Amino acid sequence: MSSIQTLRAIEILDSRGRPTLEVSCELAGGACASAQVPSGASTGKAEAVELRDGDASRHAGLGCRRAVSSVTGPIASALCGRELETQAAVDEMLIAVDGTADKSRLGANAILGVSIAAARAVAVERGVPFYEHLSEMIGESPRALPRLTINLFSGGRHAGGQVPIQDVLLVPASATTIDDGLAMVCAVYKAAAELIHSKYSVRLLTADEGGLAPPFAGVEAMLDDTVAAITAAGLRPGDDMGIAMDVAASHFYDGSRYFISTEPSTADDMIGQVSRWVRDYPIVSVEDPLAEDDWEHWPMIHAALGERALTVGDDLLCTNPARIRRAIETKSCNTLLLKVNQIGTLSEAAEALALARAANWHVTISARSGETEDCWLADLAVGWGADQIKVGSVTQSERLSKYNRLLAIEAATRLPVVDWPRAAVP
Ligand code: 2PG
Ligand code: MG
Repeated sequence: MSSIQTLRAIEILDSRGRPTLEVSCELAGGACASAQVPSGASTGKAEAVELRDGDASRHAGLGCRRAVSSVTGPIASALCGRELETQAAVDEMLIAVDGTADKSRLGANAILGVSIAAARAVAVERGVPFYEHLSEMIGESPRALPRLTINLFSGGRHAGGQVPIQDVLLVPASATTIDDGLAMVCAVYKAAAELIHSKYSVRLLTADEGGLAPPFAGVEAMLDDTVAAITAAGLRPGDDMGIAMDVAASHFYDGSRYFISTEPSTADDMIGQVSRWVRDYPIVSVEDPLAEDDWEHWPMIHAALGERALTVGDDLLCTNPARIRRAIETKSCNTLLLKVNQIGTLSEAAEALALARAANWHVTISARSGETEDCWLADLAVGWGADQIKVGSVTQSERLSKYNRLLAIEAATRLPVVDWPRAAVP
């Protein structure tokens, strides 16, 4: 790659109306690209830290002007004009300039924006699609498109907590193309919207990621309505359309008890409860069924779910290689939820991916609840061979930009959607 000539950044707004960044990178050879940075609401404690202004008089302290200054100040000084041959060299330099373990000095949001904008600029310079460049970065070539996992119903931190768990998602299991998968999910979403409207007599409020969020009586009601909507759309629950859940249990855990129903639950109660859901509904994947610090019980819930459903670590892992190593050693889960902004650079996320792959885990590449109209996540999921992609619902443009990019990649490459289920994982 030719050296980075100019780095620019501006503060923009994400899908929740909160500030984030757009970073532009121009290479000495003239190639130029930009990247917009996502942001979470149900963040894990081990996530790399976003830099926010803390000025209560502006955007409730969430402004990103300091992060913009990180890009145009110390990061630009360190990177511009220097010979950096690879993405790894760019990212190592970013990590070194920041100098903290959690990227809190310059901000993980600033660092991620530069990491992705630089990678994109190199793809532009090389004249290859971004997914192809990302694939070569990890020594592979794109072979398949990810299986869709799409939000239908939401609760927890994404919907004001009317039900404790965060998301129920649809997995179009029988779809062999992105195109068909999206059509199937849209049919179920429409059926669900009609069902909700007649059943709960409420206006169709949607959550951060576009999931429907009526006042469910509890988790079972959420799951029953999911099955009903799948059936109402003329599809077979399980065979055509599986269900995935993001329990996001860290967010109703007080250090020893889970507040998922009227009475507090123990970890053993949670394991029993989640196992019953998986037994009673066509659930193929359960994310964060326990809290991020409850390492003691994760191996038990993973063993309880066995091969019936994927055990997915999001807050547990935080795309952090050290935590992934620990989860592999303790057999705590078998699927990495990969969010690049949890760790802060593409290279570190690639290390997380390599660890998960070496353990024969599944990998879901995920967006955040605070998203932008940028679509790089779709390229990442294809380039890095994700088994699943999780972007949110089918209604908001910050979500649709990723689905529409997947459709464009599908049309251009004719790649198949990854087999489902792929070979069993330990
Ligand atoms: C999650 C994500 C995406 P957030 O928990 O998996 O749904 O949410 O970006 O709020 O962490
Ligand atoms: Mg999650």
